[in-house]
Amino acid sequence: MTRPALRPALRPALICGLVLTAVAAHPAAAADLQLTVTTAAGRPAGDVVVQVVPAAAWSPPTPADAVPLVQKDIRFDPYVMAIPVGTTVRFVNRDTYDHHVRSLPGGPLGGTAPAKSFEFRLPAAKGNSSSNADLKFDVPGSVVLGCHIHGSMRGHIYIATTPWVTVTDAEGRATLKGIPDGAVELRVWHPDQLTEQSAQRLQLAGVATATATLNFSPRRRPAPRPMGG
Ligand SMILES: [Cu+2]
Repeated sequence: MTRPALRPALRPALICGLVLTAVAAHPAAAADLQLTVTTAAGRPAGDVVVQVVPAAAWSPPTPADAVPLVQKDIRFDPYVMAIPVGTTVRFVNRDTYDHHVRSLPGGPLGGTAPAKSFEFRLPAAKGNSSSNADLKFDVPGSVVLGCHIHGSMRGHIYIATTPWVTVTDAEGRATLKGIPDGAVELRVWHPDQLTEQSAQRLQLAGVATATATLNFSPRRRPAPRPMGG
């Protein structure tokens, strides 16, 4: 008998409770940023690191699990990897021969020291078992990857100061999610750049889009199976 009388009164109270819970769990609204990057010649720019740095203070994220960087067909895959500082990279050799991975200097004329120096040999994969090595990158910057055995192998790791970092696809597109609303700086970086790319200041709320243009036109990415050493 009492049920019909209670229902109308309960509904608003329940709705209010749900709304309050949602607000408490996400005190700062988050924005998503959809990016398109082009070369100076107006073509889609892949392999571009895009990073967002909020103007307001933010909490560093919990370190993610180790991120795989595979050696397969005498290539590093992905060719360009972008990670937040503090991330561990798991080098995985899936080739049936050894690789000897090492850090190399980068930048114009090789004048930029790698953010982390290392070299290690990864034995050939046998059947389904690949050989792995974990390395933690705890200093921001970049590292050029090479191989002592295969001189043509190249790869790049970009270690970002914030968790909002990724790499554009072949169409020059990338999406960054969960960025705190408000003023941010958008930074872009390409492994072949000779000078720094200019940063953009953006005001983010909800879903935002932005475009960036490199100050040069990179050459095509190294071929998957280079002929020379
Ligand atoms: Cu190698």
